[in-house]
Amino acid sequence: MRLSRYFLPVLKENPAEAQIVSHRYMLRAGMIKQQAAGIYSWLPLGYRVLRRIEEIVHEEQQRAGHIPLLMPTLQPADLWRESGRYDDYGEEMLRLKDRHGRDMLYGPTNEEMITDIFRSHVESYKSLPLTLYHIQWKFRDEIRPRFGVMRGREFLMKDGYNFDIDKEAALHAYNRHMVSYLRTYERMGLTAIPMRAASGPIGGDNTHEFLVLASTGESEVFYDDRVTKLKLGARAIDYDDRAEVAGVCAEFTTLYARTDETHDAAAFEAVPEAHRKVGRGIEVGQIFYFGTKYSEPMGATVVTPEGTRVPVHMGSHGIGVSRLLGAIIEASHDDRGIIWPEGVTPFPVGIVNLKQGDGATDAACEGLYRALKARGLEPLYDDRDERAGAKFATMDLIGLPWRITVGPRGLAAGTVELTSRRSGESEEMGAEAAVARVAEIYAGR
Ligand code: 5CA
Repeated sequence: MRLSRYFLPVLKENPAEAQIVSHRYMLRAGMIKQQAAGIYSWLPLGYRVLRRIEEIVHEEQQRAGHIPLLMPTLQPADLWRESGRYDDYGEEMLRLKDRHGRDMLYGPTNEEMITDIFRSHVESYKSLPLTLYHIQWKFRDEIRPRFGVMRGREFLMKDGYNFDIDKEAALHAYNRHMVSYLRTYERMGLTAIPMRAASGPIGGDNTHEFLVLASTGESEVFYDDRVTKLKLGARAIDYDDRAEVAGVCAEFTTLYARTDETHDAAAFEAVPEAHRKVGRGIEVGQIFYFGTKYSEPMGATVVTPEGTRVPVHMGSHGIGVSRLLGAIIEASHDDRGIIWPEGVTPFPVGIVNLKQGDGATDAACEGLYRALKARGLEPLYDDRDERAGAKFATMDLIGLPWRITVGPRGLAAGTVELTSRRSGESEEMGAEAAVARVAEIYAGR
């Protein structure tokens, strides 16, 4: 992408309405535009990151054996009357009527609808286990939308739903989700700690939230800081192996880590003082097991091998896809701008031309541009007729993890400069070597 032809409406001034750094940088870097309280347009740069996050979520869900589908945003109220939640949900639910006077709603979540799909098509235990998920916009008429995409009214969520024959099988699905989430967040450069939580309007009593530590987080968290050192890494996991998956969950949930909702002061006292930490966290996901809470009232049953009919055991599992952009920026920035982890960056590398219009410099940049593209590494090439300082400031603000700087002086010595946004360190090398290095950094991502 050539910056001269892109749409990147960066702001010079700090927007007054933004209270936290991620909101400020998302506005300044031209990633989002507010259209109403808690409702945003995703401008091209923000949209690229959103899509990248979605891709990672899809890959990790499908690796765990979960199946994507797509349900609508608008739902008939009658489904929610069956579960009893239409009246319970309160003012957070956006209710509307169609031209025939039928009650409709903009889905805040999809337990009812997925249960309806299941009961319409599944008859036998032989179709189980089954986990279906989608990534779709939700609407919750939050009383206090704030912090940009962090607490929106319209927001993008991955929500998955498991259907199992009994509690044991459903708890395996719960564990599978926990492990797949750990991998998902790690690929985004985040440490998200599973913490025992309270279930709220979704229901059930087995639930964990995933929290990214950040001083601007909305939840108060109490934890043993050794939990922040745990890493899943690239280890191979057989998602069908119940014992193996449960073992990984035990590894990540044994040390004390709770939100204020479930905090137990006595148990916390048992954590060695040097490791006892109180902080704040951003909730980037939550998983629930709620048994037959929806399947029973809605008649989602299967025939067992013995020929009897039983309601299926279910759970639901959410990731705050749009919120993740805010969480990643809160966790990874400096006073000049965003620092994207390689896994989610909108462009893998930027090219800065220090002397636009100089034949040799332009030609070298064009060569780099083509070579990177040929390797599937779409660069953002700053080919504007701007001062070097302005080009660096834009690159720093939008946070691409790597930058290649090309100028007449370096070219005379046969080199370009490769700079890490995170460390600030630069290295001079030939253009081909720079392309090879960038390709190596992104190999397998
Ligand atoms: N049905 C279940 C799981 S699929 C559910 O709705 N869970 S939830 O309420 O915990 O939401 C899942 C995730 O969506 C949360 O962990 C959070 O990361 C994100 N989320 C919830 N509300 C908002 C909001 N107002 N703005 C942005 N993200 C949100």
